[in-house]
Amino acid sequence: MTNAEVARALANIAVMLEMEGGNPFRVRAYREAARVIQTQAEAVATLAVEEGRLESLGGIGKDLAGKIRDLVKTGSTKIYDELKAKIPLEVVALTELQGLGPKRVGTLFQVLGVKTRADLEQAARAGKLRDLPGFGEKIEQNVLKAIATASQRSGRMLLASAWPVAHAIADHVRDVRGVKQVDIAGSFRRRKETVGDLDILACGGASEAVMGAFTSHPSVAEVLGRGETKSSVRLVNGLQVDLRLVPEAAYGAALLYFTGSKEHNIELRKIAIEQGMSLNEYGLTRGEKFVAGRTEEEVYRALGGPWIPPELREARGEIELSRYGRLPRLVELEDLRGDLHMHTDRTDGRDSLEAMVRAAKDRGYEYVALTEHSKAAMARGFDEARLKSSAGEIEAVRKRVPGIEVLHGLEVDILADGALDLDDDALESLDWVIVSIHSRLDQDAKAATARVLRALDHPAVHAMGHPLGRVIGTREGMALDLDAVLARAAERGIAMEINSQPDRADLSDAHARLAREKGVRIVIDTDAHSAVQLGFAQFGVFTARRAGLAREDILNTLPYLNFREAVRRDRRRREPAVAAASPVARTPEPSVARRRSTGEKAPGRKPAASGPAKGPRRPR
Ligand code: DGT
Ligand code: CA
Ligand code: CA
Ligand code: ZN
Repeated sequence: MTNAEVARALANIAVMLEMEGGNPFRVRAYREAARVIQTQAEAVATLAVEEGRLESLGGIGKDLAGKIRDLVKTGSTKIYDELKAKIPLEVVALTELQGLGPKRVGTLFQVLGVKTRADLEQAARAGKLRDLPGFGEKIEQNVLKAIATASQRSGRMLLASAWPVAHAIADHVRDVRGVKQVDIAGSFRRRKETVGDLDILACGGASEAVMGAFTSHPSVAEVLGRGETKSSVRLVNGLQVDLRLVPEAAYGAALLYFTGSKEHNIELRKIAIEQGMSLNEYGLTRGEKFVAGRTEEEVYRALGGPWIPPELREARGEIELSRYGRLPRLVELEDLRGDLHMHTDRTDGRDSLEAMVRAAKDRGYEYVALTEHSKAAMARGFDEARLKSSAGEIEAVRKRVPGIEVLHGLEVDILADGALDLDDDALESLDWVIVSIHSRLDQDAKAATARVLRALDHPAVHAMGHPLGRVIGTREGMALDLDAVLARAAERGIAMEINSQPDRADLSDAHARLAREKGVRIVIDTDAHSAVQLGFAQFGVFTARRAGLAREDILNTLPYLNFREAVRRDRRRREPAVAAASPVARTPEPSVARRRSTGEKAPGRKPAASGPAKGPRRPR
């Protein structure tokens, strides 16, 4: 056992004794012994074997010395075993949370049976803490805050959450005199949906100035280490950031190495070795000779291929594709010509219809679809009558904001059995219909898959929103047979969404890749609930790029007329299947038949009274 491990055991004993209401002097003795061992320069294992050495340390008597010898020899000691039998170590770990001492944790364990952070969070949310002795409402709130902070520290952070501060720090370092280049490497540069930590690289500039600027940035909470070529900090949001200052001549090699992924690096290194070279963060070399390293491009070229976009560097076949010159030209944010999923203050969005349309126009979009929730999702969700009055609102905004095509859409709920939330006529009247699931996400794979397949068979449907229904860090997606769902979407010409909300990224990169392989068209949407959120499109594009998608794979990169044509064509594809499946559809009323065959919109209807206006609630 190392000094740290022995100290940890002694400290745990102190905590557990205190939880049991043990003698305060005894508690203090263990705590003090832990401190003494922790700060010894000499190894406790050495001290333990030399007679009298432990006992000579201040604060450690004969009794404690014996227990420390047990710990060193066997990893435990009698009293530790006895206490652990009564109190699990995970309960002890709860005392690391801000504001929770051994007494309170002891109470939580004994009275409520709280063992883990999850138990604790549940109990606090249920309001069970406030009435415990020594607690209160304030402490209950603080416990929830402490849990949130701790999970941020230990867990990963959403790319979008890390985005602003990462750029602020990189810009700050870039401003240092003499600095030539700064990049945020690692998973951040590969645009993974979450990042474990940030890996920033810089070249040029004096070490003192560069490291000084980095460690003194206002977002830094704690400097974990500071050196000539590498410093590490923890930010106030809990994220760890490493900065490496590397020589300019090897900047590309370092950038390549620290961008990763590790698996991509390993494959590249293999190729280097096959060609009699060696590759590491200092460069590509052949024997003593430096071959390449100033830029990434130079290194890739020397290895016999083109530069590979960071989003693809996950060892999923990208190196092979690059060898054959078959890397995709990845879609870019500027390729998007419209956003087809968003909400306004008519349901649970924050901004008005007009504000959203203007914001879309300001982003340079040619078209935009307004897709409120349907009635099953929330009290204010649209029913058939509200949809009719909405048509008038859309017509009005078209007049007020010229220069952008405004599609009347709806995000209609897929009910538990796969039926849609609104009747067929209502859905037929729309320009753009997204189907989504907001309830009963717990169905088993069979039921969930059947539910989605039935929804995709509805002829009015154009796209499926956030198909898996996952929320990163909160809930897993539905248990869906994605192969079957994607096959049906391909067959029916229904687009699958990459939802750009940073905590959704749904489809995920892997799922979007699968969708493309199956011939499914993808639409990148923001699901914006405010005008600012239209900016999330960037993150949806990142997901698409990680999936290896090109502009041609994305429906909303088409110019408006082509987009409409594609939507009509897909609709026509759906008609025969419906005619065969549904006896009612075989003899439709004339106006519907005409509408379907020409792809025209339904004639406008008189606005009706709006639905009940209850408080907004966002379904997740
Ligand atoms: P993260 O931080 O968990 O989101 O993921 P990354 O990819 O940023 O990983 P990180 O921060 O541990 O390391 C940054 C990069 O450094 C990583 O993508 C590749 C490179 N790297 C780190 N460790 C190794 C290693 O053992 N071998 C190789 N070849 N590369 C490594
Ligand atoms: Ca990292
Ligand atoms: Ca790292
Ligand atoms: Zn939505």
